[in-house]
Amino acid sequence: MAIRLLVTGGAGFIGSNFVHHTLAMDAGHTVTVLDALTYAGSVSNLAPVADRITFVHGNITDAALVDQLVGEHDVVVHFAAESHNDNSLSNPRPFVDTNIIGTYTILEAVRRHGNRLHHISTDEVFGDLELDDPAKFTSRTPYNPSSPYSSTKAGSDLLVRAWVRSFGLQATISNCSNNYGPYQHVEKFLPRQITNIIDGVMPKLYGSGQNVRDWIHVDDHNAAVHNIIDKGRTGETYLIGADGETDNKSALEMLLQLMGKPADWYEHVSDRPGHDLRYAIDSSDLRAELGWTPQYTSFEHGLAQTVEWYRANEAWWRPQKDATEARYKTLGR
Ligand code: NAD
Ligand code: TDX
Repeated sequence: MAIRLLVTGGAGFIGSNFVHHTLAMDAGHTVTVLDALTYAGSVSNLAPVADRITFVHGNITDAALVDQLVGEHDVVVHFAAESHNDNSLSNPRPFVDTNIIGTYTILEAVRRHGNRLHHISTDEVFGDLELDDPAKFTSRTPYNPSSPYSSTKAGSDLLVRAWVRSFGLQATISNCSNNYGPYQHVEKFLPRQITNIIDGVMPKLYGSGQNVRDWIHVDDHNAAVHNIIDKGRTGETYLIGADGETDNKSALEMLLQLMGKPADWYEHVSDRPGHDLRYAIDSSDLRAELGWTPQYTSFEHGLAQTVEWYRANEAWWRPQKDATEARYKTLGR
């Protein structure tokens, strides 16, 4: 059935890929993007589909605007967030405003209009795991976030759960692991190192590099989100992951090999304060209930495609590169 989708944060990394994915499905859905175009969002992410969507430049904390837009759509897919841990350590305030107040604003509008909401969240709400812990995160794992970023995401999830329980909101939540793919901001680990290598600058590994992230291609994440919108049970939390556990040092060595550099061509820089050690998702509930499976089964193959995308789209990332590295320099990273 064709639906009218309101996509918050649709000019960011995952949100813009979601819009591309949605239109490629050719299901007749109409798409409106609501995005404040912070440093992390760009209309250029939507350029290939600009004539097929409605773009609204606005803030999710603007209650009147959000109320009007929510009233005009069937389903709200809520990606908008401040998303970078390092920034949350330097200045937590925008994280509280967007992730907490922004989500509250959306919840109140959805409550008034009675639409369906899907809230996008992260595995970081569960805290971290020991390297040798056989356990992975499940939807039953208690929340234990570490950073201002992850604690504001945890807060937003809990608000959604409360609005479901108290007001009967028709909402679902998904918590996904680390995404990679096209249109990811150069502040994030993989794009930062890909663009450093293109520039002839040594990649920067935080601390020892033993920290593990559970990588998933952004298209697999977005396919799962569509499954949840179509078939998910309201009130449920779904964990999305593709069994992609890789330590940062190994991920970097893979990248160096793909880009023709020696395996040790990187430097260790100071560690992120409070740096989570390991994330790992058990997505068996999602797979069993909704029949989702990831299409990208080889991280190396997905990474090679991503490297090619950054090589082919220098005009997209170049304007952000110097300012991003200048910010890192002030942090000693
Ligand atoms: P991103 O930083 O690339 O994009 C965020 C987008 O939200 C940007 O376009 C930005 O302009 C917009 N935005 C920020 N504040 C806003 C506001 N107040 N009003 C309207 N728009 C605003 O982030 P991303 O990596 O694409 O993450 C998207 C969502 O997915 C977030 O909710 C994040 O927590 C979640 N998530 C990300 C990952 C990951 O690996 N990147 C993993 C799991 C979950
Ligand atoms: O230069 C770097 N060197 C480095 O070693 C950077 C930028 C990062 N790192 C490390 C820190 C992490 O262990 O790489 C790992 C990944 O770092 P980020 O890309 O900053 O991601 P992370 O902190 O794991 O959070 C990401 O995944 C979960 C997203 O940014 C979040 O939005 C998402 O919720």
